[in-house]
Amino acid sequence: MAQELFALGFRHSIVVPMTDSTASGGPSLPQERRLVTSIPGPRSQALLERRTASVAAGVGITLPVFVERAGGGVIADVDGNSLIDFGSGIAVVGVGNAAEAVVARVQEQVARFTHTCFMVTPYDVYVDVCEALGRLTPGHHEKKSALFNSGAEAVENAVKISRSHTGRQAVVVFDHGYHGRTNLTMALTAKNMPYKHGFGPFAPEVYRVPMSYPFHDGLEGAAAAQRAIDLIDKQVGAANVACVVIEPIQGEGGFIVPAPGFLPALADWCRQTGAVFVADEIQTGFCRTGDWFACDDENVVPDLVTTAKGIAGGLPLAAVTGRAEIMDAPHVGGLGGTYGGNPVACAAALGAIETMQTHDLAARARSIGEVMRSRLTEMADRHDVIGDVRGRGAMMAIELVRPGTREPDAAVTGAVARACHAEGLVVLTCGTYGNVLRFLPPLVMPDHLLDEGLTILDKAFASTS
Ligand code: PLZ
Repeated sequence: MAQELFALGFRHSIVVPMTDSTASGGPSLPQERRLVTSIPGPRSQALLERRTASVAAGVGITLPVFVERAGGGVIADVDGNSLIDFGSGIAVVGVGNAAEAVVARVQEQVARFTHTCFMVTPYDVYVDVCEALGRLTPGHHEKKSALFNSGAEAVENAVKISRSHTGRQAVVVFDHGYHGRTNLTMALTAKNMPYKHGFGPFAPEVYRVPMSYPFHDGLEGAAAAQRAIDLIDKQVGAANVACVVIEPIQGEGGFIVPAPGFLPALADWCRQTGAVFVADEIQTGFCRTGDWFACDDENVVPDLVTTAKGIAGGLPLAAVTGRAEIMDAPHVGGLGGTYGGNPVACAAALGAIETMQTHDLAARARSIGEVMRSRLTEMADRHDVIGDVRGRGAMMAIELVRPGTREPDAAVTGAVARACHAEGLVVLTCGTYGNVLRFLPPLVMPDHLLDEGLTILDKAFASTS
């Protein structure tokens, strides 16, 4: 372990054993649900009024409780309520909010220097993060990385790198895919509302093919891959494809887990045709699915991997990591940005990775997944609106349908989510049809909160039916 930590660029040993307080993200934030007002409470409502007056309406809010503190598996609001967090800020704080090692490293770094711009005068923590990414991402080939600020920026750069490497232009993406809100990534994203509506024109040379969606298409992975490949061959032409960009488990699109064999077949096709296989692991990465990366499940080795979210325990950082010869294709100076790989965000990433390693959060994600799957499956037996239970590790979801059909029921999905919120459980919805409830607890969530959160969910079904 000492060697591993040294490899992460540790200046001082700041590793502490996991105790109840470190597991819960801080000694003074009790790991309990506590409701002292209605949700949202009066202080949150007052802040919401100010927010409505001064923040652009286009920035939506899922649950308008204003946060005072957050740690481990809870979010404490300005009214003194404490909510159970099944969202992790959209799959970001896997290590828990304000994780001890993240806080310690950020504090140290912020006092040393906050920014020089890596492209002007470089610094060690950027290199430390790239080394860690090279070790942790799938495959044992020589790898290089470049760091950015957001997931969308990482995906854009993966496309730039793929085009530069192949000399081709076409980008293949999938139904229900989500890759961001910038112009190119809006084009890659499938869903119109709310992400794209009225924001076009979008970037050209983007082609969308069907995803493997077992609940709806009933296809084996190989057959679903062949369906996609046939379309690429006929409508795009293999020789034109710069890259295939895919989320190994789709996030915003509905936590869609492709049938086994789908991803390996696509990766094989890319290998045969010279297209770059890009795994967008921005939502699935960093132990969320019970492995370091979701591709590990079927031993798929992507050419490039995009990461963000869970990488840095809440600070904005993103990366493209991949085969050295592909990563080195763009000319010197062709990649970058003022803040990409900001030193404070890099320090946070080192703290987050340290936390995942020392506390084996991949194993913790698997055990959270087992609890969630068995409770959700049991709920599905009793609540006939639950059409499908799916996911992997601590990335689980239920798809809600009109009983006895596969027709989406977004109305009941929204009602269940609101009932959970009112009881102090933060849950998120997703899905092309808005009919998927997704569960992304911090991986450090204590068992009793996980259990209580699932019980609230169960009761929410009873209260809405
Ligand atoms: N790729 C797979 O999940 C971000 C979006 C929230 P950014 N998903 C959350 C919202 O409504 O904006 C995401 C993702 C995958 C790319 C992204 C984009 O990452 O850091 O939000 O740019």
